[in-house]
Amino acid sequence: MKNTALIVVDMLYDFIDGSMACLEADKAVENTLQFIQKQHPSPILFVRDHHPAGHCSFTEQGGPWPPHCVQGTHGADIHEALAPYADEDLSFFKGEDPAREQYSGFEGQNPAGQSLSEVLHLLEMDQVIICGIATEYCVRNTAEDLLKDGFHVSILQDCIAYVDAQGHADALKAMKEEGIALR
Ligand code: VGL
Ligand code: ZN
Repeated sequence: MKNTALIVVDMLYDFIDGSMACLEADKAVENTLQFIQKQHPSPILFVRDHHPAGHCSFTEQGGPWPPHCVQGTHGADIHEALAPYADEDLSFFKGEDPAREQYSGFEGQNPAGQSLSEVLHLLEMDQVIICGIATEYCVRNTAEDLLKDGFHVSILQDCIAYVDAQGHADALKAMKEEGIALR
């Protein structure tokens, strides 16, 4: 897996067993852990939804989602099975602006202020493998932005969780048609 990075998207407690618990999330976490232990991908980058309280995407503010992944709460933490693989410099936080929804990991920044694309290019990666939550939102948006940025993109089908089964199936079909590999 030369020049191939693994990108783990939003495997955070609120999407696993919290306010936005997604379908197949436990299985996705378990399979991701197995993939990491068997394949030893390097580097591993983490995308993290990281909202301030009162974010515009929350229902009380007129948005579509219950409050989730609020900064400093357990719901915003990476699942404990995967947390040991997360490096601060390779963690990209998104959704921090109270007034903007950000589904794509592309819009996130690491603590040094670098973007996902910047770091992938610095590390001379040309391929990315993506897993995480949710297929229809953050996984899809991140995968499409990486494809547009010139990376070969594949998705681990057993390592993704979703809000809605039909939405998940439709998103996979659309991504495949766009040239994203399903593996
Ligand atoms: C996401 C809904 C709200 C995602 C984030 O990461 O897929 N979905 N916030
Ligand atoms: Zn969010």
